[in-house]
Amino acid sequence: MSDKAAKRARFEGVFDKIADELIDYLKQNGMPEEAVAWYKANLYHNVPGGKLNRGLSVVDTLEILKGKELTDDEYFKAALLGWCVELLQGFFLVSDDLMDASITRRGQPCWYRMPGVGTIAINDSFMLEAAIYYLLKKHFRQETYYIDLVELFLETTFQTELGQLIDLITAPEDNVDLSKFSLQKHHLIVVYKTAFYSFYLPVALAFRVAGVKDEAAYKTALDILIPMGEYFQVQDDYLDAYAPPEVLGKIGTDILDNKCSWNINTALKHATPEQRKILDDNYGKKDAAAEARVKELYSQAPISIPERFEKYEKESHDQLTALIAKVDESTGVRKEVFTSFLEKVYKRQK
Ligand code: GPP
Ligand code: MG
Ligand code: MG
Ligand code: MG
Repeated sequence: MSDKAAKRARFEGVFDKIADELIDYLKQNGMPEEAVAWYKANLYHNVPGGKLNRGLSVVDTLEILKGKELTDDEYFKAALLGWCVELLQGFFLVSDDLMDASITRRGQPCWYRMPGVGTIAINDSFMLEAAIYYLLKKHFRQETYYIDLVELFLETTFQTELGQLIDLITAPEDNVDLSKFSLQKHHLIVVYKTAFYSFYLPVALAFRVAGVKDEAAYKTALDILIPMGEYFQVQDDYLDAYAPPEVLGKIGTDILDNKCSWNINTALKHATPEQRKILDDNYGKKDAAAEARVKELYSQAPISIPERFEKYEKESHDQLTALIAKVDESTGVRKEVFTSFLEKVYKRQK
């Protein structure tokens, strides 16, 4: 087993224990067998099974900061927080898939599309979120940094919901108006809907456990991880149109959903007047032929999305590497925290 696979396996091993604790809570509260089974299915369908970059980054960051192998207790604490980030992600994805009318996720039907689930998925998403605070209280209540962890989860949740709000209202289903899109608007959407919870949160949690108190350290983390999160969401937007669904695990919906994505904004910037007309006529239509027409145009010169994405990816990597090189390690931060996170996502195919 490779080092990476072993790390993942150890982390995955903690999930069963966490799920058991949550399921026991329902049993202790006298919930009927049916409810216990439902919650178990919710947890197992929606929490493990992803790439686990966010969760693993809590563990990796703590290891790097400590500079030596973690004790069993330190490992468990970091892994538990990692799974709390994955629970937050599960909460967001279950509800996002309903809002985006998505079909598949991680190679399976989206939870709301499972037999008998439907809009119960809304409550199920809340129950994934509630699990975070149950686990934090159970395992961290006695730590001086307990409230810092709670605040980090609450604040990044609010930021993500702000991002989701602007993502949704910039993509009205009944009024396609491409003149309302811009790369600036896209920047704001992706920083809020993705970067805070996917990149800053895992690292800031590990900082708290490691006892990092210097506010400058958190500022440094934000300055690097927010642009890294933006890069990650641009990849997500690109892959939405270009990755084979069997590799990506999900079927892209951004064109059908009238989303203010990196692809459409880049296309609008470079389209000829004739191409622009085709985009206006076909974008955001609930129609597979119109979607195919947009996709076809994306790859045509001078729009050339694949070439422009490749260039963007290289430039982002250079920019992030330069930011990391400037990090002042005297505040308790280590450059490796950021290079390790960047390596997880650079040139990803899913
Ligand atoms: C990614 O958007 C952002 C999220 C999943 C955050 C959702 C936030 C909520 C408050 C629900 P996306 O729709 O592009 O993701 P995907 O491509 O995975 O559906
Ligand atoms: Mg979505
Ligand atoms: Mg979405
Ligand atoms: Mg997407």
